[in-house]
Amino acid sequence: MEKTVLITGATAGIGQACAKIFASNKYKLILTGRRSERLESLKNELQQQYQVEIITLNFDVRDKNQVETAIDSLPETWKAIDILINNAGLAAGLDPIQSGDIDDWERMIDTNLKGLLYMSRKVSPLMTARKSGHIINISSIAGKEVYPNGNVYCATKHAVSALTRGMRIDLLPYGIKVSAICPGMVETEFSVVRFHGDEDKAGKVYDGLTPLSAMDIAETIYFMATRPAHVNLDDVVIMPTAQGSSRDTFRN
Ligand code: NDP
Ligand code: 8X3
Repeated sequence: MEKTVLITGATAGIGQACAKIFASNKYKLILTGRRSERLESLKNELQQQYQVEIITLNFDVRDKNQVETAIDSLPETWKAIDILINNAGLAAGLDPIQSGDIDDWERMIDTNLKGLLYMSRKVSPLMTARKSGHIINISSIAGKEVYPNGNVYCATKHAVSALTRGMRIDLLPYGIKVSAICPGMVETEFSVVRFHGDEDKAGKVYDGLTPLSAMDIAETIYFMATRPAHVNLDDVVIMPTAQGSSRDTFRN
């Protein structure tokens, strides 16, 4: 039987690449994000290319009522979600703690942490009822290490890593897999968002090295999602060859 994957933040970057790889492998897709035009054009592109069934849900993961309404709106057969990819997230700003922008902090906490919780709270009962499912959380190398001015972003990703372990234990009796993937630098819209639209500043993050691509991460997530039933990849760290830690890079 075809499997169903729900991907948050499918309008760009890693989420969009996940949509492509799961579509190419004939999964049924539930694609979510705030930018509805992008969701619709991705849906049309993937349906044409791969003849797969796709539902788009246009909502903000920070709003728990929107999360609940969106998942409740799914037809009953689509509620049998096999894989939840908690991907929607962002960094906003790169400032020391004493001058950080509190609005940036709230955006990161509300999206990366509370959004992931709202999604997991709503989808995990659908999985426990079926005693089946896999939740894959997108953490970061920032969930393992802290770096200068990364303070709140790193805190949200440390929380994602802690929650992944907690969810794994809670869902153990139901045979539900829970995994985290922790990437280093991936060139997506991430840095443009972090620097509030400053494309020059964003481009400099990747100067002189080859970062990971969104598809590198999607391929790894697909591998994690397709291991045999008795195998769970709990925690996967993936870095560009030119990045040895959050703070160590080799640039030409
Ligand atoms: P992008 O900015 O390219 O994509 C982010 C996605 O998240 C978009 O689809 C966006 O959709 C969605 N999103 C953001 N805020 C919300 C929201 N409030 N509600 C719903 N959707 C939202 O970044 P990446 O693909 O790089 O990031 C994906 C994940 O990977 C994030 O969790 C990030 O922290 C993590 N990560 C990224 C790394 C990198 O170097 N790029 C490295 C390690 C981890 P829309 O705006 O349409 O709502
Ligand atoms: C994104 C990677 O190194 O900017 O999570 O934290 S990093």
